[in-house]
This record gives sequence, C-alpha cells and structure tokens, in this order.
Amino acid sequence: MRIFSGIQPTGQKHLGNYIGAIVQYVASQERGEGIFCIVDLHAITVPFDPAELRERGYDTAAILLAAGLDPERCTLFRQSDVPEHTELTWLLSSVTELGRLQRMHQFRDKSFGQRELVSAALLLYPVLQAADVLAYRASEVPVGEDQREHLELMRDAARRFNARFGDGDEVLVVPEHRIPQVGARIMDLQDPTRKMSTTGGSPQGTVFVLDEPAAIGKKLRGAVTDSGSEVCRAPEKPGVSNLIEILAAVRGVEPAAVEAEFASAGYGEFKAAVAGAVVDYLAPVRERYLQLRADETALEAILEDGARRAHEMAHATMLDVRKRMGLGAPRRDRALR
Ligand code: AQP
Repeated sequence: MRIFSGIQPTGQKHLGNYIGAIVQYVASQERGEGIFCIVDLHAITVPFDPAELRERGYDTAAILLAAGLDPERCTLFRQSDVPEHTELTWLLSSVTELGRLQRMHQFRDKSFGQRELVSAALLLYPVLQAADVLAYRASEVPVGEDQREHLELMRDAARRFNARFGDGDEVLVVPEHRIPQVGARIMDLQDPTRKMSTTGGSPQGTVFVLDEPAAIGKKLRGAVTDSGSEVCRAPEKPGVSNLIEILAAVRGVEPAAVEAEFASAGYGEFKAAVAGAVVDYLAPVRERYLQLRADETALEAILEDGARRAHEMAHATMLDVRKRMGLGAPRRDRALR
C-alpha cells in the first residue's frame, strides 16, 4: 500500500504538525510504502523569499528525519524536483470546478489575509495537492483534520478523471484520508477555539518542535484554561480539552486515561505535567535535528535520491494519464527525463 503526504517547507513546525502529521508519517513506515514530499511549490502560493525557501526545505527535511523518517524505508523528496506534479495539476484542472476552488476555506482565509497579490496559484493549491497524491496512485493520506476539505476535492478529481477518461478502469486511485484518533486538531494554547497554526496563531500559544525546552514549558504552563477546576473534556472547556488531547497524544494513551489520572488534580498541577511530558517528548527530536541540519550535503543527497525514486513512480502514472487523455504522440512511451 502506498501512503503519501506533503508538508510545507517552514523551519517552524509546531506541535500540531508534529502530532497531527509527522508522527503518523513515521508510524506509516511500518504499514506500507511511505512517500513524503516537502511541498515547496505550495509554498510559493503566498509571498516568499527564494533564498529562505531552500533553507527552510532543509530545515523541514532535518525535522522529518529527526522525528524518525528513514530514507531506506520511505521516499523523502522535494516537490519541485519532480515535474510530474505540475503537469498533472494542469491536467486535473480540466476536471475541477472553478466555483468549488473559490469556495474552499483555505483559499478564502488566505486570500483574505493577502495585502498585495492573491495569486492564481493560491486558487489552484488544492489541485496541486490532488496531483501530489494521485501521481503516485497512493491509497492513503495521513494528514490532520484541517485537510478534510482538500481531501474530498482530491477524491472527486480522481473519480471525475476516471469517469471521463478511465473507460471502466481506476486509472487514478481514490485515496482515503487517515486522521489520527488523538491529536487530529491541536488548538492554539492562548486561543483554544482556533487551531495551532504557523501563520494564524499566537506566539505564546504555538509550541514549535525546535523551541528551547524552557520556552516549551513556559508556553504550556501559561496555556489558558477555563472556568471550573475539573480536568475533563467538555465543549465549554476548550483549553483543558486541548491539553488533555495533547498529553494523551504525547503519551500514546486515550484521553479518558488522562482524565482519570488527573481527576483530583488542580489546573496548575495538570499543566505542569503536560509541560514536562511535552518537553521530554520534543527534546530528543531537537537534539537529532541539530546534528542532521549541520550537514546540508547529506540532506541534499537524501532529497535527490528520493526525487529520483519519486520521479520513476510519477512518470509511470503520467504515461497512462497522457495516453487516456489523448495527449502526446501515440504509442510512444516517453523516456524518463
Ligand atoms: N493544529 C493542527 N493540529 C493537527 N494537525 C495539524 N496540521 C496543521 N495544523 C494542525 C497538519 O500538519 C500537516 C502539515 O501542515 P503544513 O506544514 O503543510 O501546513 P498547514 O497544513 O498549512 O498548517 P500550518 O502548518 O499550521 O500552517 P497554516 O499557517 O497554513 O495554518 C498537515 O497534514 C496538517 O493537517
């Protein structure tokens, strides 16, 4: 089984990215053929600095490797190194409804926040995301809850393509969304009604994987809690519910087990326990990151090797896609570029 997921090249991966996505990537290496992509083409849909973009790609690769991705067991690569992603985006745009792209939550939120240019690339972001996955005929996509809308568009693009061009075959695999049971939506510590986010979050409410241990402890001990004093999940207790979810994810237990353990504890004691657990959880990742990040040549070699393997897989899909759509010369399998 092929498992695909993409992650933005920002050096600042937060606890939501880590629990909601990265931990799942690492676990999926046990279940199937993992293909993980640093999506630099997605990053250019909003303002960016070219020199920074390359550096942040290395940061992200080092975080993923530090978390436990093993280049011997999975394919880790940079999106812009595999040209099939952009080609398939264009082809899929022919079976994607414009109005639906304009209504996507992420497009509306991000275009609203743009002061200068709302690029056409921002509108096409979900089509590129669909191409990322469909190019590999992956059957599973481990991502957080916030990606549900994009996953549905991707599934519909595959279904429409197959209905229009498949002649009864599943040319493009309709993938399944895999959301973690615990930690699918980690919330901002200062505003627990909003998801923890790289661009939209509060500095004190966002725990970064590479934060110093002291900073992590401070942010968690300073997390907003709710009225009342009981450590339990409830709709009117988003702050405490979020901390329960975080501790459960970090310890790999059910949230109910956390509630039982802290049934007679106060908020202060509970927050100190969450802070300690998250510090211990992220400290070894940070240490490994610092070692890996120091060797850019080695990181580049891993990404290049991953791109070569990814290119082979995507190329095979594209031969079939082009043929089905009547594109290119007939009966000529283009050699790998
Ligand atoms: N708060 C979250 N809880 C659980 N999972 C989350 N993800 C993002 N936020 C949370 C998941 O992280 C994966 C990688 O995300 P990304 O780095 O590619 O960026 P993103 O999805 O745009 O989310 P960010 O990092 O927080 O950025 P912005 O500022 O755009 O909101 C994805 O699988 C996502 O589901």
